[in-house]
Amino acid sequence: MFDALSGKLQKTFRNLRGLGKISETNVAEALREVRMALLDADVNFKVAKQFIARVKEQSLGAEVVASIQPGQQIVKIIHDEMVALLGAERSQLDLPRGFAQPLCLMLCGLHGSGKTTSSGKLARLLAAEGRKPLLVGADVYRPAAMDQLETLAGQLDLPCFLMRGEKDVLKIADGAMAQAKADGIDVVLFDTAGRLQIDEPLVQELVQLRDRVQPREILLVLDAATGQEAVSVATHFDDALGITGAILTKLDGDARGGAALSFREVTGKPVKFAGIGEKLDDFEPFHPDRMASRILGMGDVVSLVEKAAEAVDEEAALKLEERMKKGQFTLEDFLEQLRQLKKLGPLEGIIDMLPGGGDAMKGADLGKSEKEFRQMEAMICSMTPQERRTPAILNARRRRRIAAGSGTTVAALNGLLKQFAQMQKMMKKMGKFQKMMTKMGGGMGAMPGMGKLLGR
Ligand SMILES: Nc1nc2c(ncn2[C@@H]2O[C@H](COP(=O)(O)OP(=O)(O)O)[C@@H](O)[C@H]2O)c(=O)[nH]1
Ligand SMILES: [Mg+2]
Repeated sequence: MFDALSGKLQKTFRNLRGLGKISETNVAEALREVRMALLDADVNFKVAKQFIARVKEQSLGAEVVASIQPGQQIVKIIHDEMVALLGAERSQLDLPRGFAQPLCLMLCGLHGSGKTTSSGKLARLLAAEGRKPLLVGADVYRPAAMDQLETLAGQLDLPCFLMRGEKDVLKIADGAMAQAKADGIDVVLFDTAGRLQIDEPLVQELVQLRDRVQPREILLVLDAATGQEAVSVATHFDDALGITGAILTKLDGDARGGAALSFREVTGKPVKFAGIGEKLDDFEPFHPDRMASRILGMGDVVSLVEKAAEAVDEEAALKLEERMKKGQFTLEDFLEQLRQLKKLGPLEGIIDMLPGGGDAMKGADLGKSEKEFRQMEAMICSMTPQERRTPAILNARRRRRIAAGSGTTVAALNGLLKQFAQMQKMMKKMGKFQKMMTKMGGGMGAMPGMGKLLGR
């Protein structure tokens, strides 16, 4: 996500952090680099300029200049300003429960921005929260759009309202609302038509639909790859319709960040969701603080912990924590952890969320690390349960057997055992970190190889 921008900012930050003292020249130079990075990422130039002005004003404040780590302080200011730029707080949908009437939500945007896909993704999310959504095909120009929506609804096992052949969106709206009332639906999502470029007939149609169904939410679906052109699209739609927020799509691609960083500042409206892939569950609420941390390479530890919490069996994690505390952590537990780590998905995705992650990734050979992890797993699997619990009994003969059995070498096995012994020692010491590490997918921070990956 935003790799180029992230890389450039992190380089600037490394230089800044290294400075023991800070002068106006240092600050100006660093901020010039930040500004260039933002412009290269296709951030709107006014947005970039105002952003830099805000950071500069604070960076030259007396406390910063006189502090022990001025560079670090400036990095923090940039981080906080970026959070503010992205909208400060997570913005929820305004869809209160318990209304007698179904509430409406309109998705609008240009062709191919991801309206239909996002309608499905959003309906899925709402259904998971216990709502009863209805998907409505209001794109009357492309018959394929209705088929697409119907397919999505089918995959989600959610109802879908279509009137094939009907060209009047108002008739579709009336029909959909009647059905929603009859079926006890509480949220009606309208997937509307798009254009290659916004034009008057489209705007008129959307305005009519809006006036008919009185949506509580009008979300603009924005392709994150459109860069600062997104600014004019957003302004147009907002002026015409009064949007309530945006869904940024295709953040998984090679989006440079311009749209994400400019939208809020230009429209004053929040980004509410992010599309991060083609699948229906590749969709998440937009968290400005987490996004800023990812962009700045500070890692999205919160998302990572959440992801880990989904993958990790809570009870197993608690037991493991107990064992760690008592210094009873064995190779068997270690094997369990390796497997938990695998459940989190490819290493690349995990590393990206760790502080300094994107950065460390460049130097690290992830393929090699994954191979090492597989090797470790194979070696532990080749041990008897007794050997796993008491590695002290591993004499030369046993080691040769394990190496042969796992298709590795005695040297590799010795390396693993040495690392493991160090890890055990460290665990006993690090009492207060145990809890956190257990939650983070079973102590992967303590895992051999991980430190190396992070360039520590
Ligand atoms: N990689 C990726 N592709 C997406 C995302 N959202 C939508 N797409 C793809 O973008 C294309 C256009 O999406 P669609 O929903 O049909 O756009 P619409 O014309 O606005 O309705 C489809 O191929 C989608 O699979 C996303 O978040 N990530
Ligand atoms: Mg569509």
